[in-house]
Amino acid sequence: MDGTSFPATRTTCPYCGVGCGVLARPSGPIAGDPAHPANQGRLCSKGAALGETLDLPDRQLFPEVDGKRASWDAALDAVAEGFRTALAERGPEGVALYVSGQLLTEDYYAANKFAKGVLGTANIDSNSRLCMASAVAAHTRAWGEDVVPGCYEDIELADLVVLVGSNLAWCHPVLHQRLLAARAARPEMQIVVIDPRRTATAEGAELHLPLRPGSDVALFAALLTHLADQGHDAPDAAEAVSEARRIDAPALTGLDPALIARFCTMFAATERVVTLFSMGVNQSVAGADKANAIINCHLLTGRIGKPGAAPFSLTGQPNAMGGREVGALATMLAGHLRFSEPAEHAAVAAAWGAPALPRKPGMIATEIFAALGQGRIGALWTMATNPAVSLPGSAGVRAAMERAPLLVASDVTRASDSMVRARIRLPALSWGEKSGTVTNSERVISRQRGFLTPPGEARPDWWAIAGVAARFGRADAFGWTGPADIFREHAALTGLVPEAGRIFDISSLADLSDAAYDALAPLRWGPRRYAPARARLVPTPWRPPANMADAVHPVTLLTGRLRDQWHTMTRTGPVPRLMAQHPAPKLALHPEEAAAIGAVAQIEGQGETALVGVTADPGLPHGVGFLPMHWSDVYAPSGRSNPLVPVAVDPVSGQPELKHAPVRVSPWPARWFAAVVARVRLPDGAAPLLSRAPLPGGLWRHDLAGQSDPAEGFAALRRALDAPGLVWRLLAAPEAGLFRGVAFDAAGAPAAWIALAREAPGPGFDWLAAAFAGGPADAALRRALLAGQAALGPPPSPTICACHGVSRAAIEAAITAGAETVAAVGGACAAGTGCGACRPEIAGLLAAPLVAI
Ligand SMILES: Nc1nc2c(c(=O)[nH]1)N[C@H]1C(S)=C(S)[C@@H](COP(=O)(O)OP(=O)(O)OC[C@H]3O[C@@H](n4cnc5c(=O)[nH]c(N)nc54)[C@H](O)[C@@H]3O)O[C@H]1N2
Ligand SMILES: Nc1nc2c(c(=O)[nH]1)N[C@H]1C(S)=C(S)[C@@H](COP(=O)(O)OP(=O)(O)OC[C@H]3O[C@@H](n4cnc5c(=O)[nH]c(N)nc54)[C@H](O)[C@@H]3O)O[C@H]1N2
Ligand code: SF4
Ligand SMILES: [Mo]
Repeated sequence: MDGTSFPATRTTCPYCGVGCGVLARPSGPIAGDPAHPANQGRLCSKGAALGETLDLPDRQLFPEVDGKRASWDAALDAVAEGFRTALAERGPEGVALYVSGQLLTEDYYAANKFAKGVLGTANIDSNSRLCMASAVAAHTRAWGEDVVPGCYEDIELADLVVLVGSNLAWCHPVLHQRLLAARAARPEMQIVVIDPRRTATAEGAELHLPLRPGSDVALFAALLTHLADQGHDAPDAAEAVSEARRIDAPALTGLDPALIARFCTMFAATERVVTLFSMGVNQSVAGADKANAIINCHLLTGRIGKPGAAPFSLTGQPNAMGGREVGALATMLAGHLRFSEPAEHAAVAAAWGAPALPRKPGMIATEIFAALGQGRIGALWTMATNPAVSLPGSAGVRAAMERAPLLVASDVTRASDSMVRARIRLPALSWGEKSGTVTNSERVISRQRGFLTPPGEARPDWWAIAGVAARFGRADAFGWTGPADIFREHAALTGLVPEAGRIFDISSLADLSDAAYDALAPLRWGPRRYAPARARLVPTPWRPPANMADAVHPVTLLTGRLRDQWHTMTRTGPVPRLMAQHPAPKLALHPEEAAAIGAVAQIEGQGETALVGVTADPGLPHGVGFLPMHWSDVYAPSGRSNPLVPVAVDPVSGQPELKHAPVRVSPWPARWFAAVVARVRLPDGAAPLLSRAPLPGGLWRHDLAGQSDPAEGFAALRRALDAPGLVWRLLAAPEAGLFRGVAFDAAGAPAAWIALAREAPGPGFDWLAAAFAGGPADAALRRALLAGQAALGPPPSPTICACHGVSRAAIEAAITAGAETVAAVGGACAAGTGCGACRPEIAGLLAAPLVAI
């Protein structure tokens, strides 16, 4: 039966905070939901590939205790026992939960209630601490509550859109598409990008300000000063303005004063301005100040809460906002209710029947793992996050996880660097199976609905939490029969102490019936546009970044995201189509520096070393590198970013400075490079530089490099791939450092292929994947495999459009054939007609002079 004959389920994309509506079928195509307000039918490459992630390899299918399969009963007994022991020995300070913006609101609520209401600890923090904490702090400082004042439509209505530390084209692609469509309809609309790198987002902008990493407060101080000089004024503005006047923006940002002046003039001249900000702002020791410096400029000019005018914090994860709503952070109590207000504390304690409800904030993410390393935490439960990869100072995090008396981890996959370190592993529901709600960047609550039968013994996170709470004697307070029960309870809680006048109050949903919850259409809380009645400008004095380059570590290493990968790659890594654009981690450097370093770079920082390939990026200034945050031990053991990133947090928000790290970059002279395609994954020790990427048909491609003698390197690879029954055909020119080997199985089908040489090979892996897929090889194919002719011939043409799998060569062919615009290229070869994230790259190809051939 073809999948389209199933009725489609209306649900929400599990990736970014845009929160696109999706129409899903168990085995059929995934489509954008035309009725959803966030995307109106659009999807990006990750959303469009969701259908390929429904059957993830390496699912955690049943609970495990100490490496052995256990029943749910036994596993939950062990969790309860471990937490009881830790509480008895160390008190509520000695236990913790570390959760995630990838939980549904209902799971998030359950985790918060369990930690604060049952364990009596405020040590529950979320990976949102790494992501949204600075924006939360800034909103709260400016208008007393964490409310994003705008909506997506404002981006389309603005005449000027300023993007600060946001690579919208890659990280919020559907919003980027909406932005570019609006500008196409109203060409007078202008886009400014503020980012040390010239990103894909900057390609389409009228103005790019490549400021020094960490210097945003200085740039917005110049803007505030300019606006004040233009006569803009507001109550409470004096102190912030005089603080801003003390800051020397050109010196601190390194920007040409004329460029700063141009930006200030554009901003001052435009009533309808939306300033979108993201991780280049939040992930800084001055993150809250950066956000308030932006907000100050909007408050001074009154450009907030009006059509086309707002400071707008973009959320990263699908439910970053939901976590803020339930208050599952160490610095919040529950809902938007506060530790500091006795009436609010008493109301929550009464609602939960929790006399021991903590009265003050607990440990934040980095503190939890520091305490774990120091032996001060006896039991930690992590849920929907991979801290061994994503926290800064990850070498220390790993050591702490390994010495934890009890580490419980809930995830959908077994194959994460964190899951392998857990003593108790619990199988959670994945997207398509779980059911509940999420809230996106513009405060719209949408349903995620299950449409697949969960595999094995996977269960909802809330169910596992409720099971442990029951073992603490609190079955009464956790007796939910489904997510609708939890949602109603959460909604009711937001209506407590109404005299506090909070914007976030969804208590009218507290009596939603099960049927109404099931049918819930996307719904926004609070007003569409919020113009705070009582807002204040927060003075933001200059503070330099903590992670500064110095003589020993002279390069500033930026970290961030790639278009087709999601975080630690547990869900996007297994999809060959999403791996095609960047199959291995690469350090991007200014072209002159890349040429000086060569093919492989050794990066040192924090006493740790990474080894990665090098790529030239003319969009980077001298002395600044960019390394993606995505790779883990699963895909590239030597290519992880976060061992290099020091732990330094914003004193206001507690958010770590993840965006830049001081490092030393040196050439790593490889004596050989190898490409390996095989049915198996090469083990970690196969070579000092190793990355793995899936190819279609269950194959693995590997990129490797070594400093040993090439013959020894080749022999080691052969040994690693050898298996009983394989027959090897070998070809070698040792004096030229060239080795090739193909292994055939008993049926004569290729099983492994090695090409090792002194230069980095550029093999055509598509050709190889097809050769492996064809079963027993005939004589001609055997010869071709061994000769590697087609494989080592012309370098492969990179995929530019991931949605339609269009290569650069195909786009160039369309341009040569006469396509003169991005739209014409799309008409000729479909490139750029999916999510549109590759349109800036297509525009770049159109602008490039054609080389005569
Ligand atoms: N493809 C993809 N999309 C995603 C995700 C993903 O993993 N993959 N994750 C989601 C999540 S959780 C998040 S939080 C968002 C993140 O979305 P973004 O914040 O847009 O993405 P990043 O690449 O982390 O960082 C954005 C930019 O900040 C710049 N930057 C670094 N330092 C500074 C600085 O000091 N000042 C300024 N102005 N800029 C600086 C970097 O060069 C980078 O281009 O993306 C979401 N969407
Ligand atoms: N250097 C550097 N480091 C960074 C960043 C950066 O820009 N630079 N960005 C930071 C940011 S903004 C973020 S958000 C973090 C993200 O970092 P992480 O949260 O560690 O990254 P993920 O890979 O998304 O991990 C989520 C895990 O949850 C699992 N999962 C998904 N859904 C569920 C569910 O419903 N239940 C359960 N139990 N498990 C589930 C997935 O399989 C996956 O293994 O990384 C941060 N780290
Ligand atoms: S922009 Fe892409 S990743 Fe983000 S919610 Fe929409 S489809 Fe998903
Ligand atoms: Mo994030």
